Amino acid sequence: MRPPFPVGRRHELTFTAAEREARLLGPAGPVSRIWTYTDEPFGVTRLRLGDTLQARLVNRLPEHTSMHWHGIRVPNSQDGVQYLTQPPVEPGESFTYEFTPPDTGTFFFHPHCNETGQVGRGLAGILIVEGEEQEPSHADIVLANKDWRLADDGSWLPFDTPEGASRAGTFGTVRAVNGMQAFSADVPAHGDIRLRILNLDASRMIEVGVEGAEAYVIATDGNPVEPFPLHTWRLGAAMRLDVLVRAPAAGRTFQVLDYFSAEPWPLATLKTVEASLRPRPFSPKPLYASLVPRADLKNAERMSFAFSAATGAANFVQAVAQDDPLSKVLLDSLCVQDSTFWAINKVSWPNADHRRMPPPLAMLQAGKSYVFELMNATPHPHPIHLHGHMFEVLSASRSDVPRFMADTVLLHPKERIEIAFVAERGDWMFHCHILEHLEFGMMGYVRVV
Ligand SMILES: [Cu+2]
Repeated sequence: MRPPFPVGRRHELTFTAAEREARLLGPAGPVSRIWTYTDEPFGVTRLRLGDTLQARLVNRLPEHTSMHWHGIRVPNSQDGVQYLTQPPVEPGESFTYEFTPPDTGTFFFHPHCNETGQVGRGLAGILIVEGEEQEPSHADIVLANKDWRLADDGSWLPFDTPEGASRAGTFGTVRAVNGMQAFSADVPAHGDIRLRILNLDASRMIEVGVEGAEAYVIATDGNPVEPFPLHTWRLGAAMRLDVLVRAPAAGRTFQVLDYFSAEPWPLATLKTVEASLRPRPFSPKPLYASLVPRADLKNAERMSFAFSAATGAANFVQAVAQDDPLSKVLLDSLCVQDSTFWAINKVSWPNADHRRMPPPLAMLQAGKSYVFELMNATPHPHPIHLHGHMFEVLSASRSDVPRFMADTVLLHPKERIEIAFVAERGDWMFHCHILEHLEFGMMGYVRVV
């Protein structure tokens, strides 16, 4: 039985978005100027279910920013999208977010304008909400996959390119996990090791597997699943996977690999050290079930969204109702690009020529169930993310996967996927999470009233 929702502690934390120095090409390499919220890139904040987070963002960057809490069902006012849910936090200013996460899991946070440039320099953090383990694991390891796009002298290469933005995205030059080129750690022999794998890359898809130890999937995008053996699992940008591994005997190593790269690439090398644990059968207990409301599929309203190349049509400006306050919002150059390559239902996120906030892609009713049909009319995969909700992936025409909960779903070329959810009030971004795809048009929002 799941314990009742607890009353937790209050955490008052300050995140100072600022330029810092790091040697990303190794201890003897050149210095790079990273942008982070804390002293190190991808710093981890841990809460327990029931805890309240008060997060004060202080902006010491040369441009405006925000904090979007990816996958966390926050009130709309705390969702951290410049212009849509809050004013941009300008240089020298601060903004305080406050919420009590309603779900356990592995989440992250990042800004929502100039994501290629800000996240590209390292501006992202990890938020873990604990409290769903029926049996505590013996070690809990975060693996954040994100390439760096660096020249040999440690300076940044352009984060977007026309070739990348119009195709599968621009890739980094240096692969890294947790900011480092090779991640390794010691773990207790015969221990149950929880791996929290996040794909924070701008473009890269990874296919995760474990070699040298038995591994089970225990959560997708933070949502508990009935544990099943991990063969491999694909993570598009922004997707997460929680895996429980039974470590082998002392003195052995096992690896977490990305099989999607040309040669399997080690995300982590884990070495076992003597501990007081004995060999025993491995059948992971499920995590306590999620508290996400399930859609009423019988009465759900269906809507279709086609993800395609840009059509060039930008006549949405007239479509904004005159009495809509958003019709007066002018987006600045950090939130639009100079051209568009992509569209959702033939509408592209505004570019430099059409800077007005577009109308919502769809109008929804709060508390009502929806089935969204997502169709990919392009030759590239797109990890599609809906803010503020967890949805159930009902079916996927090109993958043989069980039904699972997610906040981001990988839509393969020519694929059709159905997702279902109960709508929460607010204006919620709905976009591809390949950063150049969203910035070059594959982004919009739905309005739930
Ligand atoms: Cu995309």
